Amino acid sequence: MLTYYSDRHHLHHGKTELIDGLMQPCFEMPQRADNVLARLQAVQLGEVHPPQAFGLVPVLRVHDAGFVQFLSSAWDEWTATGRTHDALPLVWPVRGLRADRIPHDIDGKMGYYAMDAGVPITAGTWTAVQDSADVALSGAHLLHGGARGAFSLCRPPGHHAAAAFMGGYCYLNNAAIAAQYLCDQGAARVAILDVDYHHGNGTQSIFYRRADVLFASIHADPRVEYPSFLGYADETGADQGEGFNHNYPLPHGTGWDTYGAALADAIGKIAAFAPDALVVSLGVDTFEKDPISAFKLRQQDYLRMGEAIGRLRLPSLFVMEGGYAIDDIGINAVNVLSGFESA
Ligand code: SS9
Ligand code: ZN
Repeated sequence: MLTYYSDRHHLHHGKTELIDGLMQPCFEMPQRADNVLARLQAVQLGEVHPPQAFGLVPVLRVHDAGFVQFLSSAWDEWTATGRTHDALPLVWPVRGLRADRIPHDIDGKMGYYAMDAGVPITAGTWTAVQDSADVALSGAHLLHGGARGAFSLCRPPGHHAAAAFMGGYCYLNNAAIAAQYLCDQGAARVAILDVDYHHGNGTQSIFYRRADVLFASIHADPRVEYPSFLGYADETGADQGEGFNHNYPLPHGTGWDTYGAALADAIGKIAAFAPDALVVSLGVDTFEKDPISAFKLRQQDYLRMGEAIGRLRLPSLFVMEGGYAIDDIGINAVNVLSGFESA
């Protein structure tokens, strides 16, 4: 399987995020992608190519133009105020405050365009974010050309980013941009399977009213886990999209028995949808040793996950999302890809 990867992800290296009531070193760090790349090369999964540059047109098919403009200029606007450290948001337009007024100052804009304080903007963030989207688009382009599978080793991740906000380490929604690109290239239907530990709130919201993109997500129950405010089982789609959104919220402590059953059900829904292509939001923070998560998947379970996905016999694009157990992220992510290839 061919992998797309840009080493410019190193340009995005936030220092701290707000977690557990403290400013702590970011769990989302460059070493994550470096370790996945090292594992790919160790097992000789296939060639690794740099992405092609697609520009902003395919990004703007998914994201709000004002939001993209904000991302592109946020660091300059932040440093123009005299600050030289990472930018983070501080105030959000929750219920009762106005969401129809975009503040002019960068602190107001950061809150307007963010869902949480886990999205530091640094000097190189915008470059890394654009490359991450290009990595996803390059994989989608390969699928369009007839490949059975491709791996987009995206960093930063994307599935928490919605049309007009960032959050949860995510800035642009790489998987959504790839899925929309496949639609724009002529796919009648595209399915997205999100196996990250956290609900893919951004991806769900982008396609919630559409019947041509099915979204299925297996994740920790939002009643007790981030992102807390989306990902419930009763979110089934709206308008024309009714019936094309499937959430599988699972309890803390979930191991392969429960996870595998949910995966089989989601895969059945995808098979019935008969898409032209599948995009997998591949987070491996479901791992038993993940430092911010509470599922119990083991290394070998990721082989089974890949096999189950492979048995769908669909052209499949794997887009890297979360996974914070640095020592095992490479083994776990590449196990999914190996399982897929062996199916
Ligand atoms: C967990 C705090 C989670 C954000 C996590 C984003 C994961 C992206 N106690 N903070 S895959
Ligand atoms: Zn996650």
